[in-house]
Amino acid sequence: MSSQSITTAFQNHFGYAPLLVRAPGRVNLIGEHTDYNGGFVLPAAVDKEIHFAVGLNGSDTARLVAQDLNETHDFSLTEEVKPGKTQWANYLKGVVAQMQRKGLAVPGFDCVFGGNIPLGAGMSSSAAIECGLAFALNKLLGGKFDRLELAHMGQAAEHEFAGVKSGLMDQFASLFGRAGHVVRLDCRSLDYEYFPFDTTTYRLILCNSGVKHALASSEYNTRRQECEQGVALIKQYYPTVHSLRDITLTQLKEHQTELGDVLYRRCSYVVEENLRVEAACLHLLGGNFQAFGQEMYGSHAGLRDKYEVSCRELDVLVELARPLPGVLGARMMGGGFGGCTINLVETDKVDAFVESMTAGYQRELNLTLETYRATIVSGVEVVESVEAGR
Ligand code: GAF
Repeated sequence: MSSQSITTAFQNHFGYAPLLVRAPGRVNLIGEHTDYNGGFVLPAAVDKEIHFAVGLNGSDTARLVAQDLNETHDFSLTEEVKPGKTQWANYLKGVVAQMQRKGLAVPGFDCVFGGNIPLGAGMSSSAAIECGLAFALNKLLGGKFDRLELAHMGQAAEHEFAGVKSGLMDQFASLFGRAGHVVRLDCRSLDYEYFPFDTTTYRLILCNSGVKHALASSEYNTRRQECEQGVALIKQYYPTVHSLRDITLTQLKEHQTELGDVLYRRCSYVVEENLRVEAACLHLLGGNFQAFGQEMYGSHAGLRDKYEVSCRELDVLVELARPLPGVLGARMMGGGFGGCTINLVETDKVDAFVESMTAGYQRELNLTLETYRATIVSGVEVVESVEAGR
């Protein structure tokens, strides 16, 4: 769905010119399940995007059109917006509710959206939907909020309207992405730093397992709770501790018996993953992509064995990639239980890689593989200056 077809659909539905916004999905090179633990992540916005056409309609009703689903949904803005039965609309309503809560009287608006972020692939289509509408409405309503506030609103929408207690990474990546760069976000201080990622020598290739296990959201929330339980226990001995980011492996080890097997594995994964992100950034700065790739493999092993959010399909994809020529690293990406692996591959080996992976996935699991060659793009922005409103 291109921005042109979204504009045309908007014109056909509503008969006036909208504001056009694009909101990208994201990849994450390393730093998984660290964001809600105050840790580090290393995402980038990529060229799988949702396009929005939005305009103020002079009424007190929001009229939504999900172009890809060919569905519409209207809701009233005269009262506090609440989640409803239409799942896709909840991501948008969640953002409106956050704006209302911040004291903004959101007036009637029209919104048509659609895009090409594969659903359930762990590329954050939901964050792109939240951030795209938040950005567009904010623009139309005078720009009261900055990008960080918009990211927090998207995250709150995810918590309250989708029931997933996610961290900030996905919304941050969609809003703060920079073309040709990855961004390291410190989720404790919210400091961030861009690192150039030159794709002439190496490419990021996503392999979509095509599976999304039903447990994904509930297990995600369980992992978060387990980390919080671990922190609560350690805090009794070290009162200044607020999150797993403040805890060392030595401290965890001291209290291993009290934590018990499961909490110890969950917590030690997170502490180790933070160390891996820091090491990976140094490798990136030093141009040592071999070493960077090793950190990716380490991340996958931790997610599989200690955090237990991988699944057979993802493990098979990582093991299929490992011996192939030109592959420096591979790991599952995102929340887990399905979705994509991210692979760091020498540019001139990409075609052969895609061919081997596709054949291997078919052979091993009798499943069809989709692959994407990710290009790193800038974050949410206005596409064209079409005058909005009537
Ligand atoms: C999902 C969440 F939305 C993110 O906040 C993050 O926790 C990720 O899973 C795992 O790293 O994408």
